[in-house]
Amino acid sequence: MSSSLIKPLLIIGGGGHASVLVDILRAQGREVLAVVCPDDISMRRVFSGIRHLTKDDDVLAFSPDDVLLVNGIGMLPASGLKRTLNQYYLSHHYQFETVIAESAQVSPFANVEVGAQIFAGAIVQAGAQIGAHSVINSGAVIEHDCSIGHYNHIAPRATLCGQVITQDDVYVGAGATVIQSIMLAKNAIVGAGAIVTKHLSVNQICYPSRATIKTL
Ligand code: JB2
Repeated sequence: MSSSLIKPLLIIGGGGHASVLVDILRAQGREVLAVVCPDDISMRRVFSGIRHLTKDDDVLAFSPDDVLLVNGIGMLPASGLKRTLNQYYLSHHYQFETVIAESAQVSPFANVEVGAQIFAGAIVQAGAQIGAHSVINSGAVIEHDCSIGHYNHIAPRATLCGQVITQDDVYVGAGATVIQSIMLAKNAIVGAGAIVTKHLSVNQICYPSRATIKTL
């Protein structure tokens, strides 16, 4: 076991995404020293007993040699907050932990880069690459030989079939399917439930077909 695995953790952000991370980390017996966010966290039971720091500068009281950070800000489309905060902390020489839930299935022949977060029930198959600081959310499937860029968010139950390539800052919404060998360029967004059969260029959005709602 590398020494980094046993360092205590500071969680950046204290909302829904952070609560899932802390749940995973508590189950793994990791020591969480503090949750760092400007807002009240008392309504989330999963944070009980954990110190609450309200300013990002409060982290500077901890030596970068003694702690690892977990960025608990969820990445919604076109939101740069997670990356901005990471850059602030990286400039102060802090490092980020990689978080993989116990029930995630990650092939030993996949490569998961630093700071990635893989949630419960997700599947990452042989030959896949998960880029730094990307989120593979609950139940998402990353099939063989996919290459996921940095700061992607693959939302719950999205499926990327084999050899899909995504560049940085790509968002794939919940339940979407991307067929094999598709390329999603930087900042591309796939709406929840969409089925993607063509490459997306930089900043392109694939909307799902609209549900028809009628009254009986
Ligand atoms: O500058 C900041 C800052 N600004 C907001 N520094 C730090 N350290 N924390 C900051 N925050 C904190 O981010 C807020 O105080 C809050 O605790 C958190 C955002 O929480 P929220 O629940 O609004 O969003 P989320 O990022 O945890 O989850 C979103 O993304 C997930 C992927 C939600 O939309 C979820 O539904 C989604 N699953």
